[in-house]
Amino acid sequence: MSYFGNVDKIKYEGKESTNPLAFKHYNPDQVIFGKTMREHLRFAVAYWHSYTYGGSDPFGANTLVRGYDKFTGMDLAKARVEANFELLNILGADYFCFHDRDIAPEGATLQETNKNLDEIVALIKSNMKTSGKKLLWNTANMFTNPRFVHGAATTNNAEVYAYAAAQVKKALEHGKELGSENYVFWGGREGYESLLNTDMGLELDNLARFLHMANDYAKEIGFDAQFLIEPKPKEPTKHQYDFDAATTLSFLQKYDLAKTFKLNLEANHATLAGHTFEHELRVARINGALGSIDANQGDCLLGWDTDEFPTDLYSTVLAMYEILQNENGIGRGGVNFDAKVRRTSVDPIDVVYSHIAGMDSFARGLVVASKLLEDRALENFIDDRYDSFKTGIGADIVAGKANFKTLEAYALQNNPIVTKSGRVEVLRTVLNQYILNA
Ligand code: XLS
Ligand code: NI
Ligand code: NI
Repeated sequence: MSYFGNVDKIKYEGKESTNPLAFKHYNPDQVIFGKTMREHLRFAVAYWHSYTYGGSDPFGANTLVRGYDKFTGMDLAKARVEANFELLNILGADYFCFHDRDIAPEGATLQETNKNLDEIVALIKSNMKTSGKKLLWNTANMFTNPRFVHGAATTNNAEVYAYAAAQVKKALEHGKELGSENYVFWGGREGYESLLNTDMGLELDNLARFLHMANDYAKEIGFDAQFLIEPKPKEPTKHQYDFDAATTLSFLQKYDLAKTFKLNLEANHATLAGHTFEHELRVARINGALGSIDANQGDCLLGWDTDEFPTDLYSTVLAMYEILQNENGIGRGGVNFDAKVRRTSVDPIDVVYSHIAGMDSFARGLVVASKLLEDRALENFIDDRYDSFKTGIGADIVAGKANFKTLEAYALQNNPIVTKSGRVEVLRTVLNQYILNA
């Protein structure tokens, strides 16, 4: 059975190709800075958007037409596994990601739910074995079921907290079973609606306790995935605790979790927080916490998480510019397309087209960013901009030799202060030239 219309494996045809079923920029074996594009980018397909999502929005029902729509329950779950491995194969993507509830239906009890999951995990495992495809990360969906209406690890209800722990325990076991490289925590309901009914201190303490317990259990069972937290400022809750990279890092530091966790940063979450994607990546990178990315883009005219496939080259270039400068690049992380087709793109083939669009945009981003770095197109200017910290009083400041008295004595010499231009417009033109010509 084919769910994507018996499409052949997508090939690289180069910039001039007009074939919609070909890569124009993603050439998996092309070597950049000693690594292939495939190794740099580690593309992953997100189960929830590509197979589980049906095209509904708050005003309308599902629109997307899929070959597995005729199934329900476990049959549907099994068909989606087949669809997943077919799509990964068509795209030549090595990884996929899922929430527990994406892959198997919930049963009437936790026991039944776990049994369903075990069965699908076994099926996924055998497909991974034959295909060589890998799990970039798994996670637990603790936001869809009504039991999580007040939160999971930040709930007011200890029964729910225990349930959430049981769910993550199982997800960690499945992560180990499938050799997942990372494990993600995205706090879909970890936040609050109103302070009038909220004990924020207790909720955050409990969240930290939860994360410590998760880490302890992963160690206990020998699951050595990189743990990641995915920040998002709002939606579904009004105030999400993991607002952005900086907020999340300060939480991790306060609760002694900074050594255990890195961040999984998503482009659209950055824009919802009022940041650019590259800002979030920079904050994580300079703190040694850039772990993985959820590749998508928002719509600047809309105020919610539209999760569109990334096609904005400015964003992909500047994202790859951060990743290339990260220690070991994307490392154990990857580029996960946390992105969905528009609900008007109703055909299964649109899922293929949209991934090609995203993969090509990131591949182009990688090439342009590598050229920028190779030529030190921005670095030479930045070096020069901070020149004053290389000699004299500036060097003293950086070396930790200055104090307020020595700085005052220096200032009292009344040396002329010469302000240099920041040349932002020139640098933007340079960036344009690289995007057009690199
Ligand atoms: C939602 C998040 C979610 C996480 C995984 O906005 O992006 O999909 O990536 O739970
Ligand atoms: Ni995400
Ligand atoms: Ni998102």
